[in-house]
Amino acid sequence: MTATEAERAHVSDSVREYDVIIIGAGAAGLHAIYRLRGQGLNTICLEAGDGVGGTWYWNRYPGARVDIESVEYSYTFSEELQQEWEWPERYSAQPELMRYFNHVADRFDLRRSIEFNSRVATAHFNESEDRWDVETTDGRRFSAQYLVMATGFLSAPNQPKFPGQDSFRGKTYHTAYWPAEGVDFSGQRVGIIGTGSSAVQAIPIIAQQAKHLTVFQRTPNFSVPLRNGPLSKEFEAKVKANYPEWRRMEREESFTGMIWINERPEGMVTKLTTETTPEEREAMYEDRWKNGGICFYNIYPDTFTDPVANGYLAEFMRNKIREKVNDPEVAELLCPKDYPVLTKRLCADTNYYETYNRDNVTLVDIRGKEVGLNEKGVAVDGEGYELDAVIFATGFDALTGALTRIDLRGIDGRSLNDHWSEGARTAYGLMIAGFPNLFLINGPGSPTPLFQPVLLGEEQGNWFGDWISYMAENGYTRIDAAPETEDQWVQRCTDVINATLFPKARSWYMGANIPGKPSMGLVDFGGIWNYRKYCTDLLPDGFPGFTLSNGAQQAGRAEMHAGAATAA
Ligand code: NA7
Repeated sequence: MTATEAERAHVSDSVREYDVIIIGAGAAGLHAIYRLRGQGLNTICLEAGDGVGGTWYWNRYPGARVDIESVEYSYTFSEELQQEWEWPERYSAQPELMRYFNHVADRFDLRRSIEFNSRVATAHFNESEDRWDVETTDGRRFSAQYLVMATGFLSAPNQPKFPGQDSFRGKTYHTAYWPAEGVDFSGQRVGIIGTGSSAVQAIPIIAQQAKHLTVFQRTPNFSVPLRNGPLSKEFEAKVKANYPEWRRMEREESFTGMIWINERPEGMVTKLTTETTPEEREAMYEDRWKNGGICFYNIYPDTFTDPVANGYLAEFMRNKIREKVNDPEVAELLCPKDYPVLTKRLCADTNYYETYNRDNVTLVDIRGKEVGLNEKGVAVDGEGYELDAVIFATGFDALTGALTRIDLRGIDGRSLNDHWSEGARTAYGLMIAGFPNLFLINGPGSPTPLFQPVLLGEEQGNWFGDWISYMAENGYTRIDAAPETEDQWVQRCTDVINATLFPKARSWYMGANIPGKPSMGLVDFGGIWNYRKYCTDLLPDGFPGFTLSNGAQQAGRAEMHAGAATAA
């Protein structure tokens, strides 16, 4: 036995027991610790990194910045925290977000419940105990009645293997695994593959530093100006004076969890494009363009369903690109033309399009072409680009990747990968049938990618806290979603998304950015108010469509409580 195996065996002798294991110490996991430990549950959080912050811990690439207003992309659970925290900018950069999450971890004494450097390898449901057995990659073992997956929806990087990649003599980087010490590209010929949000943020900054930057674009994205800047004291004071009401509006009256447009709170737009004059809708588009950021998601609702309505906005945005980019050929290459606007995640940038006016930046269209690496750089259909460094800004196996990369096994040892072989299936985005006592935060089938995730993560954490209390008070040890509840929820999400233009884009919302991944709507697009009602009603209605049981009855698998799903 090697030393490592001996150490592993020694560590593996003991299993540490908890009420709850939370996986992930990002925004959602930190709140889950606060909430679940706060109600007296013996809680541990296992985090792969050596610090808190999740997505923001890993994504340290140049220009990494949240594109939701920081007064909104922040916790609501503590009014004191909301009032006291001062955001220096409208949209926080990665280091500022890290300062915030570290502050929260310290202020609420969360670190003592987190075990860092703990990547979970396996999680198996122990049917005789109604508990989850969890093991980390280095062999530490844990057990808990409940397993909360706060694993993030953009946390499993997509790393396509390009032909010849290993022969490249220069350096390679992935935006989601950026070196903590940063990278100095001065004097270098740099290539970047991918033009999603990460690249759109990184490109203008790297272009200022590198000798030459070559951007390899497969699909152009729509991007709007972020218009970041210092957060004005007046705006901050106005928000803080009205936080409770405006947070209520975010939760209940907005489609996205975001309400700020040009420093005024705005409820959801309900008017249709077809009810507007050209002047009126241009004014609306310009208003949002002036605000900056991704507030375009609060727009005439038929923009998401009617190709003609969508086309007006798409053409507005293409014209903005044409205004910004000097070379008409480059401008046309940057204009998305074969999918509806908003159906791939809108990007928000600072000088992205303007960067293509620089002499040291080249855009290379790689769509439909053979892309590979060789020892000198990147080759596109045999044409070589000599480079010192290549950056992969190729995104994530979104929503499901962080879950399927763990060996998760439920009832009868069934693996999650088997269960999801034809696509991700959940009940309300909260549970997976046959995986009892496992709770998802910001999971597939929830509104998350189109709803402000810190806010929804808090709500879901709170629901699970209430459920666990209910279970304990009523002597239940197991909760599971009935298969038909899952069927109905999947059908509902599918029906809703199929009534929109989303399936027309190869996006991560549809699981279509990963080769071989089943393409389907991974998002509940049916309105946050409906979603919240379904989820908040579950407990008072006695968990229709779920099975609650306790260990004694479980031997005969009798069901103490089952009902028909009502969601769909
Ligand atoms: P995205 O938005 O998924 O972007 C990934 C980019 O990488 C996109 O342009 C892809 O082109 C491109 N890509 C991926 N695989 C390949 C291969 N094999 N060859 C060439 N190009 C490829 O990820 P980001 O990290 O930028 O942003 C993720 C989210 O973070 C974003 O949506 C915001 O919510 C924040 P494609 O479009 O697939 O043709």
